[in-house]
Amino acid sequence: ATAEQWRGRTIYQVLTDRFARPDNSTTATCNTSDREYCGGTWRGIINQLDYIKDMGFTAIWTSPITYNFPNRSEYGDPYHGYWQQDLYRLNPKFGTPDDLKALSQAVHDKDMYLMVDIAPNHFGWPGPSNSTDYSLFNPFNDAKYFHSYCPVDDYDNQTNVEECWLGDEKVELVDVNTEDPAVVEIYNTWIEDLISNYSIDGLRIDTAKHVSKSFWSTFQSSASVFCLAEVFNEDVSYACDYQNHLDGILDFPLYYWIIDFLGSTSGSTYSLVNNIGNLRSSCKDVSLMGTFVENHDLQRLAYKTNDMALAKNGLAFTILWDGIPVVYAGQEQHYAGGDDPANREATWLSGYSRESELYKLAAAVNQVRNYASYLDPAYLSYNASLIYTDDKTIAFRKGYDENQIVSVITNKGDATQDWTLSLENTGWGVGTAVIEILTCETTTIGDDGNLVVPMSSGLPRAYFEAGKASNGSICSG
Ligand code: ABC
Repeated sequence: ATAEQWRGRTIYQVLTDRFARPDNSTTATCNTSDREYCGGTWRGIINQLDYIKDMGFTAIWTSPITYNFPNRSEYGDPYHGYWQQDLYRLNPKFGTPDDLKALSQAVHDKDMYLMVDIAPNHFGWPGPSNSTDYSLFNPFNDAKYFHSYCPVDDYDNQTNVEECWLGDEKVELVDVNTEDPAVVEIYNTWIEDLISNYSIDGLRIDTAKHVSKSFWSTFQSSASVFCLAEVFNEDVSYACDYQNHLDGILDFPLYYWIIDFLGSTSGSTYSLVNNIGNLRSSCKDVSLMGTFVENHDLQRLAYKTNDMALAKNGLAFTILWDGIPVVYAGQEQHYAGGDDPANREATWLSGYSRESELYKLAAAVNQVRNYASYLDPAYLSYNASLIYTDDKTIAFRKGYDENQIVSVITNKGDATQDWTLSLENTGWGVGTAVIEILTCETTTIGDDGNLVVPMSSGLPRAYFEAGKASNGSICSG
């Protein structure tokens, strides 16, 4: 699928090993600190697709699918899939080629898209650099296909970042020489074949900033599906430049501003409010950026704060703000893991509860986003306009007249007192009936043209025109 087709999607990120087992177990132990395979597979995902779909997500992103080294390293097993050894085999821990095809088919049968993670930057080696046995790598079975060893240790030096090796002596990420034309050709053919063999709709590009931009330009055209790149950097101009080479990038700058705001009840809206203009003018298309507050490399939001109201605001913001929302499995269950590997909890241990407050919130908010963008696809490229800001609260409007969603996000937390906000510039005229989709309460725009928002327990709010909401079965229970 193209970037255009992905714009309206919302993505649920799973680590294949940690999301669902083929035996549908909800009790199988998975101690994250053991860094072992816990038994999740592609067949397991198939069995739980309704859990994802019923939460309103229209795409999944899975772990890398290629064969990883079979050994146990000092950092444990490659259960996350980022330590590949063979491009042309699949990771048998996740299933067979037929299983992956079945996943793709099952996803498509539910009108969802399949995004897989790929990591062309490196091959994995469970030991120090000087012990690397290149003959085990396929197809790059010789040192000549790789950069010679030097550690990535100077992030201010882009040559060091691109040509040296990530990892360390416990697990080296042996850095492929992606400037070599032979390598480029192999990768471009590989990705074309992979996409057609498994009917893949999109790619999450690992370690994008560790590979040259010129490599990505040709790779993007060979792939010919939407590519969403990981550029792990807070700097706007640094990150945005990658969008001149790949369709989309995960919005790390925004991530840091959201955490400044919603990471604690003493946070501030300042970074978001003051930097958003720069992001919009620097990046090619913010509607193709991945908006997230959690992933498998970062401390979960609930690790930073156990305030449920902040978790709700973080999740609502992710889905209601600009960009393609990306929610990491477990976020909807208020999982609270800290740094890798603690943030890679097995989703099955939640019992896939659909009664959790965050599951229900994600479902409600995804529903209104999906509906607004169905009624008017231009909703997606309408940059949210801040209609109210103070240090702890923002309100924004997204979408053109009669199809806008007006949201309020705050970091006051669940212990805060009730208060009332009166919002101008919602775009709704006097007398318009609007519904708040999380409480399902209807209200009418007052004679002064304002939307009066009762704020309670630090919860987020999201309004949509009431008549349209009922046409879309929003708040229909
Ligand atoms: C293993 C162990 C860990 C152990 C680690 C040393 O080694 O499992 O417990 O702590 C995979 C596995 C990991 C594994 C690694 C290394 O491989 O998942 O478990 O860690 O073997 C991607 C993936 C990630 C994956 C890889 C490698 C890459 O999402 O899951 O890891 O395929 C860098 C890379 C980025 C990478 C990330 C983990 O590391 O650029 O691609 N993610 C700075 C740097 C960033 C750097 C980041 C984290 O630190 O600039 O480049 O990301 O190390 C902001 C700045 C940022 C700055 C942050 C900290 O502050 O703007 O630039 O980021 O203000």
